[in-house]
Amino acid sequence: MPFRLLVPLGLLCALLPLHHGAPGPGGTAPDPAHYRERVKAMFYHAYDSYLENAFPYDELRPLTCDGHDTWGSFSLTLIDALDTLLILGNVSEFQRVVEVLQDNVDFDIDVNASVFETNIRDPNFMEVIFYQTLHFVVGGLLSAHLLSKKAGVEVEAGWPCSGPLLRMAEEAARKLLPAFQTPTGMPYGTVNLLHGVNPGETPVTCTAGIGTFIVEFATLSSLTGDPVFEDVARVALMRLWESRSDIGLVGNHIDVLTGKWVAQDSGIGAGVDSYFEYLVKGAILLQDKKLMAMFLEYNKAIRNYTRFDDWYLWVQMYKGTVSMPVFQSLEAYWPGLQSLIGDIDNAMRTFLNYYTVWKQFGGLPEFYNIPQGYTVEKREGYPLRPELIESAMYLYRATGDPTLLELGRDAVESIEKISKVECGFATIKDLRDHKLDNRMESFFLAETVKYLYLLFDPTNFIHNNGSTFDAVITPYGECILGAGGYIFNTEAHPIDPAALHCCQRLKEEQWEVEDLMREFYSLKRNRSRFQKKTMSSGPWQPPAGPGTTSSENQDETREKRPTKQKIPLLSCPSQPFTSKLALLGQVFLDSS
Ligand code: DMJ
Repeated sequence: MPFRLLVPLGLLCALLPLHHGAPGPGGTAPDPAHYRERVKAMFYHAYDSYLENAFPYDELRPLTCDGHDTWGSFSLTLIDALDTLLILGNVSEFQRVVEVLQDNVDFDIDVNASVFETNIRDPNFMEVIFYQTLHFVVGGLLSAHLLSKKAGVEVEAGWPCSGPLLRMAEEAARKLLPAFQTPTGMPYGTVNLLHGVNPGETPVTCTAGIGTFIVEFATLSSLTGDPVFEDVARVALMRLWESRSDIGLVGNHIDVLTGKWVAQDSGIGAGVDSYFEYLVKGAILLQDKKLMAMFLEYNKAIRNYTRFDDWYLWVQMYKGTVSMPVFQSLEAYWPGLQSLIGDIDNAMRTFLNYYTVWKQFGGLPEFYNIPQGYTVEKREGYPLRPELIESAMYLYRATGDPTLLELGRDAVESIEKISKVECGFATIKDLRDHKLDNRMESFFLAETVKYLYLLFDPTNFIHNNGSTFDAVITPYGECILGAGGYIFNTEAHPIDPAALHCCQRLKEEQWEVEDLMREFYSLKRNRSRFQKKTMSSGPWQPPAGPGTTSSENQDETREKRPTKQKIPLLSCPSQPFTSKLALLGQVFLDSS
């Protein structure tokens, strides 16, 4: 029976544990090189077993050393593992898998696939089983498409604006579009790949299943030139925003035909999580202030109503009263998301709370009752989820705090000790007795292992700060890729934000970039002139008038263009100067 309890606020605060159990100052920082090799070995133990025992099924069953399809039969684990191969440096296997997927994955099949998450839930909505398919297929194929050149794949002319993996991602995404044809514009949760939405399909979809498309769909629209994907994703986001309660919160499940909230528990976890994630990542990816403003408004309401001593509880979306003092493992992405908007202190405090739970069980139980300080009945499992490791990777990139490496070490040690079996790594059915389940979800190779590796590999290309980049000639002109600032989709598939400017270089953007170049070079010139001046005695003089080579003159020559609004760069405060600029596909090295 799911856990519901209305606890008087005062009592609640008294019950809450306060940061105890954080790693002691004496904890020796783990050796990144050693753990990098351990994580790489974990990946190949699971990956090789999947290829040997389960491919072309979606997932490996590690206890019976065979495979099964999880609602889609797209060799999901292979698609999900593809960009992890490149992050681990295995370009030859990346190239081989790209060929295999082109020959094996077919979306024209009579299958009901989940658009985002299909829930088999009981009336209390808490019994959910996730089957993530088409949405994550699109993300995995898009990321692999954009990484193809770096992986030495012979890309076709017109790349990154065309390519076999891009066409596959587009085909899969087009299969999702019928789901968005509802009166509200919010999508159904399931679609048949041949026939569209089945008659009688439930109109109830979870909030995350409506609000987790902008990253992939905006990227698709930018690369293919067809705005339909970004448009449907934006409409769905706007409808959710308009459906929020007067106290600024959203519920968990909504009827996409009537727009009425069916499940009104509000929190940052199951059924809602990636909606907030994509408001922030969409804002950074698209330089979209409105998306960031929506998130910041939600963030205020979440703080006011659901945060108690850096834990986050579930509350009733209209009343704000606590309905469930539970920490869900899925919620551990939140500190990482906070770091993306520069809210490091709050992020670290919540991270340390969650780390105490990891230390208590050697993993994060699906549900943890905060006042009781223990697991919730029937929710004691840990399906090797990535969220706390994901937050550690982001926070370590922002702070360099060794405590975050210690979480990485503890994760490697306990996953290897508890869930490693002959044919891979198995979901932990119960963290109290370490019973295992015959399942290895595809996100283990797509996310858990990837974030662990990136935590221990600070010089990985994914962490690039704009100091290196690749200049690519596209049909739309030159564009800069691989400079950094990658945006991870909710399944940890990295999207290069500069790629969104490669295929539709709008005139304004061209001007935008040239303005920045001019600003940058005049800054650089003045600084070097000043330095020379101070070196060679006497006060500094302003630059000489007409006839000099400076860029100012270029202005006179360019036809007068309408005054355009200067778009403040929405880069995260902790981003270095260069990667700010990288977001626009231009890179200006500033060694200052
Ligand atoms: C993954 O499918 C995705 O990370 C999703 O956003 C949340 N659930 C799992 C991982 O826990």
